Amino acid sequence: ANPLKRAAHKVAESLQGEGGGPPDGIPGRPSPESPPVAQPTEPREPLPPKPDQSGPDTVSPTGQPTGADQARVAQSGAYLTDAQGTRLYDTDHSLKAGPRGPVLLQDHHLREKVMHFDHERIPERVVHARGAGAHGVFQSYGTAASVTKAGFLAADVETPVFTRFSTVVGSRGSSDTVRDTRGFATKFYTSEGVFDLVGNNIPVFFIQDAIKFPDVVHAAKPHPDREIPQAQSAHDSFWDFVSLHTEATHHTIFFMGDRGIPRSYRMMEGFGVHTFRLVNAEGATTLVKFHWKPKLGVHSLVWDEAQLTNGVDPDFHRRDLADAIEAGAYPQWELGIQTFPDNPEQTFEGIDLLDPTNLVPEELAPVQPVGLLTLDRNPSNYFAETEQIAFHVGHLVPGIDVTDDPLLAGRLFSYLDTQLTRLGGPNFPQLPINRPQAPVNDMLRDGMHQTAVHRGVAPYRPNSLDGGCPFTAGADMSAFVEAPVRVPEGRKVREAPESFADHFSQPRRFWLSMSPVEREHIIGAYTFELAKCYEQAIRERTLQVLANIDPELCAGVAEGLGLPAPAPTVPLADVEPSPALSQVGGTWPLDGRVVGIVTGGADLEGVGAVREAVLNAGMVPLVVAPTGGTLGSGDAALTVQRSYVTARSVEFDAVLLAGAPDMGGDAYTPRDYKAGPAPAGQATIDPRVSLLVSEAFRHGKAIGVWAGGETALEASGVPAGSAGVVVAESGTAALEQVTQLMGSHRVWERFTTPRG
Ligand code: HDD
Repeated sequence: ANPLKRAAHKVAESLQGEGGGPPDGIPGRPSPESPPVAQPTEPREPLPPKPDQSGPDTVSPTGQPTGADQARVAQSGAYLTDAQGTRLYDTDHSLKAGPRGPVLLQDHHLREKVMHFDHERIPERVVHARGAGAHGVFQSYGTAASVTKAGFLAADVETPVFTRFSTVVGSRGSSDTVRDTRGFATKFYTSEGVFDLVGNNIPVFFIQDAIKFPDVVHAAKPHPDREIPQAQSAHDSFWDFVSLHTEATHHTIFFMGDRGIPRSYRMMEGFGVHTFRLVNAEGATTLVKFHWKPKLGVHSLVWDEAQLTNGVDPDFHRRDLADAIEAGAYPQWELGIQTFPDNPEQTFEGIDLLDPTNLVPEELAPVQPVGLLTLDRNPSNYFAETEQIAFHVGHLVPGIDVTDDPLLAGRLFSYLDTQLTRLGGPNFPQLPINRPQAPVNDMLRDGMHQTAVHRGVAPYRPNSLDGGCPFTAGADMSAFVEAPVRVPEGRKVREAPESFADHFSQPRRFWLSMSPVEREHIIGAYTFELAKCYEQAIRERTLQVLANIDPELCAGVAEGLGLPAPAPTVPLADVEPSPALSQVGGTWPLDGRVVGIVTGGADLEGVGAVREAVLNAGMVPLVVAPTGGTLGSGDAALTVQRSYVTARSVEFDAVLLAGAPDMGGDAYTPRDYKAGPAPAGQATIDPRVSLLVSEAFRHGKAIGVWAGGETALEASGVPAGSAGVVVAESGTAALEQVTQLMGSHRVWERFTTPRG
């Protein structure tokens, strides 16, 4: 049997159990069968971790397995202790002079408990503060072995990994579905040391030189006076900066495009952005760019949906990743490389490879797959793992080296600095999630939070007291040796090379590579963002930037803003489109997609059958009904996962509707939704259902109805015969057609526009 199907069944069962899955959101309404949950009076085993969860494999700071040692200090056992291991008899009351008397200064337990609580927070990341991560494994194909000696890229090597995805601008508590770039950082615990690939879901960057990083981040972050807006680029200081600093144009058009609002972390590409240098066993070098290609394809939300999701489920991406892993729908990406000869100019087909605002079209340099990443374990503790993981572009292994990209050079300094502040000292590599799984034998000593008990008396070289240990290894013994590349001669200057001056031809290529619907989205995004700015001059300056990319783009945005479209001030670049940059087209697997099955009580048998069929297709069915609890009885009883109160269209990739759930009459009066009676002659469908259906329609989602559901379509304003709307004899027949439609992610025909 298909393991994915088995896993999907498993998660569906967990969604049914009390407290086992997403709640149905109706407080105080326990299911009739569930026994009351009492507080235990005797110690008993805590709930075991979920099967998909486990902590990082524990190795000591010097790389040795910790085993029993770890168990001794882990949080375990039935009885509460203080931090020193002394058992406590009460932790609910302060020590007082009589029950109504003053609290005594000698209450050392109160002091310890509150002191520790007061220090629970650490500084959030200055950028990429909000993230979600998972453990996994990287399986190398061995196809990169001719260009790199990196051990983890040799044939048939499996390497444990942890990947953290993030937004860039928002703070730790902000929302997942904002328009932003996404981080895609992977730590490979290789046998030759840790390798970090710290990339984004956009292949280019805002700036060409790291010295500008504080500028771009200050401009994008909330305004310093009122600290608004949160997690948004739609404000004056961001557009002020990017319209003046035109090297940001390429990155900006990318995230004004659909990649700025991914459907899921599982459906994003990742890019190393910079050009790296690989070194093989013979010492020959090759320049490369790293790519992550998701098996599920690259897919996005639509803007209206993303905005709704901000409120309905700010944890949308985090939840999606964890639920998919729990369901066994393990997300996978292929790691690929584009390779370029390591020529003295560091260019390929006229493209400067040291300029991180450039990409190399895949049509010119195909992405060659070198291995497969599978994320298959959720973290067991968010803080210990996802929050404390510390990435650094300088975590390199033999066979992978840096180039002279000035952005990369600055990053090599920045990442260690930030960990010092964030994690409180130089020993952060000893935190379990950061520990290498290769033996560590360094001469770094002491410092805050040192947990290693080092042996020996001579942490210096040369020495004789420790027998001369540790010795240095040579390149033939897996030592990291910098590639001895020739350094160009020159004078010290604070200047960029001339080749960095073209800021418009690559953005133009991006624009020309987009399908009509993607172009409309880009025009809509620029229009929205600029309309949110207060300063007219900023809008006008940005229109000038857009005119230099493409007149149609500029005219579209200008029209929305009610401003004249300026003429270009540079000749429009004569570039070929790169079809690989477009997300529209193709058919994609549906693993872990969510199907809402809405019923007001009609055809419960059909609902049960369609639920089963969704599971068998490796997707997640969520049954939506007027209230929580169960539908039907006996063997055919169905658990309701979402009531009309908690269900919202944005959670579903497709909606199936059994019948036309009416207002419910006396049976159920919506408490939070005062809809007046339907206008004469119109169906009296529950307004929350018609909202759900109309939103799903507006967002280009496939919709299937049976058992008289046409009435609901009509009442939801969905024109009869619309593209991607299926009316079928039975639920399973509707699902069959809906599944076909879902393969292309959305019903793109619905987005036709005046320009499209
Ligand atoms: Fe950065 C975090 C990606 C340029 C300075 N960056 C950070 C993370 C990602 C990236 C994915 C989050 C890692 C995690 O999940 O913990 N950054 C990039 C990419 C860049 C880039 C793809 C350009 C190609 N970054 C960049 C520059 C600088 C920084 C030029 C500074 C000069 N980045 C940082 C940082 C962060 C960071 C301040 C914040 C938290 C952290 O490092 O650990 O040091």
